[in-house]
Amino acid sequence: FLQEPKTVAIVGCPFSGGQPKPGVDHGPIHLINAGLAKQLEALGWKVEFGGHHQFEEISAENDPAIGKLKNPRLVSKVSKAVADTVGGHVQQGTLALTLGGDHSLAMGTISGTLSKYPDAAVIWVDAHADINTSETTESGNIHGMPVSFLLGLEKQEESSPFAWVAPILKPNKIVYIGLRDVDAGEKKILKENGIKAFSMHEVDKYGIGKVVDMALDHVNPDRDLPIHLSFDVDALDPSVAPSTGTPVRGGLTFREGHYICEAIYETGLLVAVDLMEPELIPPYSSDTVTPVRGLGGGSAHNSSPRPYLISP
Ligand code: NNH
Ligand code: MN
Ligand code: MN
Ligand code: MN
Repeated sequence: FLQEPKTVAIVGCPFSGGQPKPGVDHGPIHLINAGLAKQLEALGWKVEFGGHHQFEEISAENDPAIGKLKNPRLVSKVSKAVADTVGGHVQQGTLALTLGGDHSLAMGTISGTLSKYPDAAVIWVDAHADINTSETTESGNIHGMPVSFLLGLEKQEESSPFAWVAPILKPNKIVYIGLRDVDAGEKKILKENGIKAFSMHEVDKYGIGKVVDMALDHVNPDRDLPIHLSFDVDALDPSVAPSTGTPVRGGLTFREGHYICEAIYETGLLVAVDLMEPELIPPYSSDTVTPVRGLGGGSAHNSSPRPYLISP
């Protein structure tokens, strides 16, 4: 599905409005400053990166909670813009690599992929299922909910900020790897909808090679559908990726995380990748990363404007 010469478009999304902690809005900046684009070029990719998405203030008064949902208009607006950007890259046959930012952005990235390929397979690598609805969410944080929006698990009124999200993801077209912290309401949703998940228990039991094969067999039995990989770094063990908002013990090893990406790339079907919820990248953060100001987050978070995406 990708055009030659193989080209990757980096979509930097320093956004944290889908959850309360500052930090993830610095993740993409640190990844770029640490040399990601050059590393991809060294792997033989043509890299498109025109800077991170631009942000603009939206005041908290203008974005009160809707039911339990926090920052709903902000999250919706950012995700919509990301959907258009990612959709454009996928349309062109360019690998869309979105750097989060919190995982609410996947509502946008996956919507973008599905706009071109409605039957694309989604592989969601995460400690969490991110499938809460506005009913089941205990936190009200939308980064714990994008999958339910994509599946259309709840009816969006026309007035809902999320009315733009086409509920076209089918429960048999998403598969999870790495789960180990799933809310009670989410377990019920997974069960009721027959959604396949390979938790850390299955990774231990079968090994990562078999798990990836089984995951692909489930969502992509004939190996002919485009694949969207949504990788939350909290899927990795905290000893590998400590810098994320919600680390959970007992996660993927460094090699297991890489193996998943390698094996999925080897299918030749990958069209989009999300790398979500990284914060700093120790031990490089203080020495080799140039601090960037003015994009919210960090210690200056309270005084910085809450960012939202205004243009691709
Ligand atoms: N399930 C919790 C919630 O709905 C936590 C989700 N946190 C994540 N997901 N980091 O990847 O808020
Ligand atoms: Mn997540
Ligand atoms: Mn997670
Ligand atoms: Mn997460």
